[in-house]
Order: sequence, then structure tokens, then C-alpha cells
Amino acid sequence: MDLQDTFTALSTPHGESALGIIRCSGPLCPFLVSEIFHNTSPTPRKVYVADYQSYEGQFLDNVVYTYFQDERSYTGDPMLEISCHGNPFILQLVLEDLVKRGCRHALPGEFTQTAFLNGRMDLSQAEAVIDLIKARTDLSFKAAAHQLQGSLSRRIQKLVDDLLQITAEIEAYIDFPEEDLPTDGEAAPISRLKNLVTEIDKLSETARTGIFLREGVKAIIIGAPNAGKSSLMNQLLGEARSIVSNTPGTTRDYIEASFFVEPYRIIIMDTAGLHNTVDEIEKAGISKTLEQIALSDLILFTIDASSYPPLLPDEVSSVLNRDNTILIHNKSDLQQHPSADKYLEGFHRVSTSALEGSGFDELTDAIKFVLGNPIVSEKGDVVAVSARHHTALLDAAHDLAVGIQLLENEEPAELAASHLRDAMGNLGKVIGQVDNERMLDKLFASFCIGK
Ligand SMILES: Nc1nc2c(ncn2[C@@H]2O[C@H](COP(=O)(O)OP(=O)(O)OP(=O)(O)O)[C@@H](O)[C@H]2O)c(=O)[nH]1
Ligand SMILES: [Mg+2]
Repeated sequence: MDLQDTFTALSTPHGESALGIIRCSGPLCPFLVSEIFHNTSPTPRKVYVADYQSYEGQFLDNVVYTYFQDERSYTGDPMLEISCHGNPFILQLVLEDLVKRGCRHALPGEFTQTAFLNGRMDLSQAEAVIDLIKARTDLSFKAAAHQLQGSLSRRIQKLVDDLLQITAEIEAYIDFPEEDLPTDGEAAPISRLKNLVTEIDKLSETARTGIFLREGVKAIIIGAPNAGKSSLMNQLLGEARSIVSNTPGTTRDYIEASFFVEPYRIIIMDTAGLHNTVDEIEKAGISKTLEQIALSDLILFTIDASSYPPLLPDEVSSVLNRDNTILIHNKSDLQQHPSADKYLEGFHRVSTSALEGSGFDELTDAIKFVLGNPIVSEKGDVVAVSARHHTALLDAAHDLAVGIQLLENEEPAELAASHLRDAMGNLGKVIGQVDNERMLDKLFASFCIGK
């Protein structure tokens, strides 16, 4: 620990509120308590009420403060937590005073990063802190809470332990080749390794859900001009967000908003109508929409089912598939055109009337169905891994597959063992057995300041 290095930040949102909490972490904390509050031996974790006097002796606020000694603090270093009145002006003065007394401003996520570096939590738990702060639906909250309590860490640790055991047996065989390795049955290393691959695959498969839970689902409404896209958007949001008119080409630019389809937050975009055109400006608009389609997880393709189905530009029709698209037959309150039913056969389809607000429960169900909800759950634990975990798990599964192949081909056991060790390394990355400082800095930079 750098003796000079104590950082501080406002840990509550900026703006007027009942309280504003400032935290400091680092070796200066006991000295700050004694200098600011004239308390030379604070009882750790005891709450004190005191006046905050600035370095120049000016009264700044009447505060509540708590001192935490290193082994019992959030970061694992000495900490001071000061609850001030939630006036941004007072909070700024207190922060400036702390800086005058030798603290520096914290970087985003630095409190949690320090907790991780001090071994107070592993990396998957540290990541869960930010997930917990950002969770807005029941399942995303549960997944974050369980990960913080170590649900993913325990699973990964178990995989690492099992793999270590199998590798040790294989390595013992290298040293004592007269002891045969069992080649079949449940005890055989190959079948145990295959079980591990199945476990890892199960975890990997939760990544789509995990990414949706953490980042929300990016959805886009597309369709021909006047199909009722903006009306549909407004119905989904429950407010008149997008302009609706019977003039084709009303929506020119993207309009983005979000709503919830439990357990996901859906970030939805309304777009300009797609059609075959020679107009250069419209063409530019369509190519912009195409870019957005490529970035979307879910496409709500809306047609006016009362008229002849639209001819989509080829670039658009080629990216639509059953896994990412719901076909919406809008204007169900009007006489349906006979060709509508045959259009894009095999796609999920829902009939709505965005004018009358009907068919939206069915649309919500279809959205849930297409997005799916795969999680790993045992004993009520919810596990849905992140994109970073997913990469590490895929790499581990690949290493194991290579190791298994080598064992099956009766190649030298040393070779197989070295791939199993690589797999262990990749599994370890999930819980932070990594020494890549840049990766850690990047990861914690996505946190808020003060956390
Ligand atoms: N009868 C009926 N009319 C609808 C329905 N949905 C939308 N409309 C009408 O269709 C017209 C076009 O609706 P919009 O929501 O602006 O359509 P859009 O697809 O956003 O159109 P652009 O932005 O121009 O591409 C408006 O007059 C709406 O009132 C529906 O379900 N039934
Ligand atoms: Mg529109």
C-alpha cells in the first residue's frame, strides 16, 4: 500500500438530497479522523456525530462519520465514511477539504477494485457489485445478488478443483506409467473431462441471457412507411413518444426509448420506413437503419396486414431470421389482405392493432419467447454469465476438447496435461486469477465513481 495514497469520492448521486455520503480509503484515514474530528482513537464501525471543521477552521457541516479499520472495511484498507447533508455545495467543500488534507479524487470503481486487489472479493463478485447497482428487473437483481454472494465463484472453483484432481492423476501417470490410467467407465479421466465440458457449456449458454440482463435488449421496429411502426412504439411505451400521422415518411430519424418485458429492459428504436427507392436521401436513411438492424438483438418487423405485404430491400430481408425477428401484422382492426398470412412463413407472428391497443399481451409473450430465459439454477441460485466470462469459458472448453482429443488418440499424456492446465488458467480468469493489470483497469473503469 502506498502510504501517500488515499482516495476519496462522493458515493451518492450528485444533486440535492437528504444525505450525501463521502468515502475515503487509504492510510490517511485514521489521521483524518484525528485532525478533522479530534478523535485520536475512534472505535471502528462506531457511528459518531460531529462538526466538520475545514482545514482553515471553518464550520462546514454537522456530520455522521464512521471509521473502519483495514481488515473490516469494504476496500480492505482503512476507510472513513462521512454522511453530510445532501447539499452539492457542502459536499464539494468537504471533498475539496479532504483533497487539501492529502486525499486524491478516486477513479471510477476504485473502491471495488481495491477490495478485489486486497482479496476482499474475487473478480466475479466485484463485477456483481456494478451489476447490482444497475439491475432494474427482478431476475437481473437476483443474478447480481447471487453472483455477489459467490454463486458463480463456487461453480468455477469446483470446476477448477475437479480439473486439478484429474490433471494430477494424469501427471502421476506420467511419473509412474506402470500404473495404468483407466480408459473407460465413470472414473476414467476422459469421461470426467467430458462431464466438465458439459458443465462449462451449460454456463456458457447463459451468456445471451446474462448480457441481456446486464445491458438490456436492443430492439428495433422496422417496416414499410405507414405500417404503424410509431403507433406500435407508442403502445409498447404506454406514451405518445413518436409522432404518428397518415403521411408516409413521418419518422425520419431514430427515436429511442426503453420499457420492460420482465426480466429484461428493452431499449427500442423506431425507424424511418423501409422501401425500394431511388431517392438518395432515403437510401442513406435505409442504410443507416441497416446498420442499426445489425446491432439489434430483436427485430420487430411491422407490416400493414390490410394491404399487400411490402417488398423489402434485399439487404434487409437477408438479415431477418426466426431467431431474431417477430413479424407483426398490424392494423388487425381492418380487413386483412389475403396475402398477409403467406408472407415470411415460419416466422413468429402476432396480430396487433396499434390504433386500438389490441394484441400487445401476445406481442409481449412472443418477445419473451424469442429472447428466452436460460439460466443455470440450483438451490435457487441464478447464474447468467457476462460476455467476459463467456470468452473465458469458451477458451476453457476449447482447451479441454483438445486435451480430451489427445488422450483419446493416446498421444503423450504430458501434452494433454498442458492443455488441461491452460483450461484451468482460463477458468481462473472468471474469478480473477489473472495478473493482467490493463484488463482490470478497463473493467473497473466501467464502474461509477465512489463505488
Ligand atoms: N386502422 C389502423 N390504423 C393504424 C394502426 N396503426 C397505425 N395506424 C395509422 O396508420 C398511420 C401511420 O401510422 P404511423 O404509426 O405513423 O406509421 P409509421 O410506420 O411510423 O409511418 P412512417 O413513420 O411514416 O414510416 C396513422 O394514420 C395511424 O393512425 C392500426 O393498428 N390500425
Ligand atoms: Mg413512424
